[in-house]
Amino acid sequence: MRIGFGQFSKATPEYFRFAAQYGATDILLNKADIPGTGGRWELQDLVKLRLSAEQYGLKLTALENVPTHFYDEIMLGGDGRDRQIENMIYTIRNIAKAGIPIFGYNWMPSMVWRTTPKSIRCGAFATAFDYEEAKAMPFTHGREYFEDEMWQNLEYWINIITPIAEEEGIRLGIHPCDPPVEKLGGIPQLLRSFDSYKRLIEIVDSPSNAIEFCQGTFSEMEGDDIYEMIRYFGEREKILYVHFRNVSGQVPKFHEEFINTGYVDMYKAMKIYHEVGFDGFFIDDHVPNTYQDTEWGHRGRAFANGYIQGLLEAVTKGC
Ligand SMILES: [Mn+2]
Repeated sequence: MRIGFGQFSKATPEYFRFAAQYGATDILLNKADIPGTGGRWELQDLVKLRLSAEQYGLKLTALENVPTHFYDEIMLGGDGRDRQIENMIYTIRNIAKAGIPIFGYNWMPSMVWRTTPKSIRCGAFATAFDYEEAKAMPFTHGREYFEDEMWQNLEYWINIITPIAEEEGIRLGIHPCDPPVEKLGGIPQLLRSFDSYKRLIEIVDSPSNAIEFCQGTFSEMEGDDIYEMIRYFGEREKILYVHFRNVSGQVPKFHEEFINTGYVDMYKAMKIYHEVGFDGFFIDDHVPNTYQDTEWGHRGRAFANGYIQGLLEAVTKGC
């Protein structure tokens, strides 16, 4: 198990130096800031990204998310679906050829939703969500969409892309829909439960059909047991990497927390990753906004990441 930093989009020396100095081995870029002309990414730009991380002794292990307009019609079954699939195949082949072994994405045409932020310890701010407040949102994509059609769209895509990913030797994983509620803005939050993930991994049985395990979002899932889900998907080697963050509770209403003040026992969680033989990396994902921190959250991330390093040491030394 290893330590990563991520959730920035620009491959700058400042981020890489920060990550390397604070003890990371792995890097994840989110929606990498490279040209995306024609709705796809080019090999040379991806190779440059990898090399820029390697200059600091870091491994660019994963890219997370492409711009949503690269594949929104794949998710929604729009007229441009097949053209977008061709472009996504091109991009995923390029990510693999560039020597980046994991591509994580999501199945949310509108991205992550939150409502009014919450003041937590001594005025630190955390994102929060209240389903009652969010239900008032208008349709985001012109009409109401339904579970069945969204599952068909997902299955169509997984069946096409998985053999290509296998051929290229790249692993793909999907981040849960955050927040994991039934529907937002007229769009089903398809991947929102333990059961929905069991269904996803059964579409095609392949190491290339896997999970970007946002432990934070899995912890938000109503009525599901986070420890059981870590064990279940960990034992099946479906966890590509982990967003290791904590929350106050589950939907319909929750807020994000400091890594050690949420409802999840992070030591217990870490022990399970270790027990099932997980061999990927952890990042902090999101952190509360604290006094005079930067927009990306250097202070908050240094705290959370140091905490993760402590837990890793504890479980691997058998404390
Ligand atoms: Mn996440």
